[in-house]
Amino acid sequence: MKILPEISRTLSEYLLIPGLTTEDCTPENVDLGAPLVRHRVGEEPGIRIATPMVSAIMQAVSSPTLAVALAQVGGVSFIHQNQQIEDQAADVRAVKRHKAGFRSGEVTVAPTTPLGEVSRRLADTEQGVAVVTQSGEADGEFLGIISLDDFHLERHGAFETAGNRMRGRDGLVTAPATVSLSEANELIWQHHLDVLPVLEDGRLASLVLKRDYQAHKTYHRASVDGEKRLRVGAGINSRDFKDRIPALVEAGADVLCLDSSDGYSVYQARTVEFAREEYGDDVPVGAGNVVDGRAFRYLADAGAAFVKVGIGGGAICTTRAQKGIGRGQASALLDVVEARDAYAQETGVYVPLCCDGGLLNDSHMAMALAMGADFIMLGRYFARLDESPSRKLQIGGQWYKEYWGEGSRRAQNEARYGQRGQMVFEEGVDGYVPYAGSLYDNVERTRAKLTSTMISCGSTNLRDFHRDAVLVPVSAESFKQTGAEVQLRRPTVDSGE
Ligand code: RVP
Repeated sequence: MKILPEISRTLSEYLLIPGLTTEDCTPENVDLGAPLVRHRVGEEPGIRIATPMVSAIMQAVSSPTLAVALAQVGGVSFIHQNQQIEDQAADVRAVKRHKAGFRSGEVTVAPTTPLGEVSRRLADTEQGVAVVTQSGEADGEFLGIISLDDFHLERHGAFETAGNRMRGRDGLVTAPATVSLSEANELIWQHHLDVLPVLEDGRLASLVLKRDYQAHKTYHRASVDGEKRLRVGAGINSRDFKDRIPALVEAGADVLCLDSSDGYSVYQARTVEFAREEYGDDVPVGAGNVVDGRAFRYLADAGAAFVKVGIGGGAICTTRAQKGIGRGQASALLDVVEARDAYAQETGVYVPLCCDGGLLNDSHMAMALAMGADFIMLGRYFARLDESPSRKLQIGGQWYKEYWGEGSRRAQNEARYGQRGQMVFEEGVDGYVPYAGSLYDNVERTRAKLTSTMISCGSTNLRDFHRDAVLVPVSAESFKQTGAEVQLRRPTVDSGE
């Protein structure tokens, strides 16, 4: 037995001391870009993300819809692995079908669908255009499109069918799947179109909308591959990896990540080695989670593309109470950062670190990045948003979204927790988080805060921030002071009765 001399500390036990802010430190000059995968020191990584945020490998978080929204603003999602291999591969394919500026996964109806239902489905999804296919399924034969401009329920009646009001394919300007975004926009402006269907083998591949023209400019940071398709990651486990990895690679996943609460194991090393033997550097596999330098070194030596840090800090996590394993996120991160930097010096290979779990507010993210994390993995943060797959519901006048841990009975993710067949005990809870709006608005706000912190510290990129940040542990007393809240009380009004 050995007891480490240093106490286990969390991210909220530190503050940053401002550095000199120069004229260069403007919001436009601040680059939050981060390497996602291992690379030689001084060289460019195979994948870099413009926003250092990735979404957690969780059922309640990383759906294709969220993955698209996050890739559009420069991050990456990891589609969860607690599902059948074919279903996970289908989720990956759904994201990869999105080329920046091209929409897919739109509302699809059959020619027999009543206008009342078309109208309701468009309103529910806040869309303006539905696609009409022979079968009514997204992969059915393309027949035409129908938008809110093509019918009026009072004039045409709710029981009239979509087929009678749609704009049929023969009268539409369409484009082949090889069309580039600038060619598509050219066609839109030339033919005064509001929508351009892109077809492949008689089926709809995607839509380009005129009203997205501005969005193409808005999503200038999007994470895209060489073919301008949005990037997406996928979780894997160390059990069925020989089947799951090839299926995910075939579906087009850009990066994979082992999903485990404790990643310091021969099983993880074997999984990473398998991917390296089969695909070399083409299929990067992140590993973890770890909380000390020894475990980092072990996984880096095995060839991990990045290493995830954090055990027991997640908002829905009860691992520390159930098993007694874990470490405060700050102590874990600082230990692993030291090992990462030593590894880079010794081998010339930089293995990025992902800080995962327990980041309760944006200042925790700033702290993790200052301490040396390259990017941040978030569960609760994304679960609160419109794009997460969980239900939104009202409780006592407040809107919430469901959020449950992968170690909860609801998730039944026994592969992640090393339990076999059936979960004997839980390591996570099933609850609700306050609803917080759209991913775009939230990520832009977080980016603005991180940028502002870096400006205060005199850094314009994350590498400089890692090198120059000055942190100070806070005493319990000053910690209390920081957390002091001003209570807004209405003065009591005497009714005079
Ligand atoms: P948070 O962002 O604090 O919600 O934490 C998310 C992280 O918590 C995940 O990326 C994962 O590492 C961990 N997790 C997921 N499920 C559970 C659990 O049920 N204990 N923990």
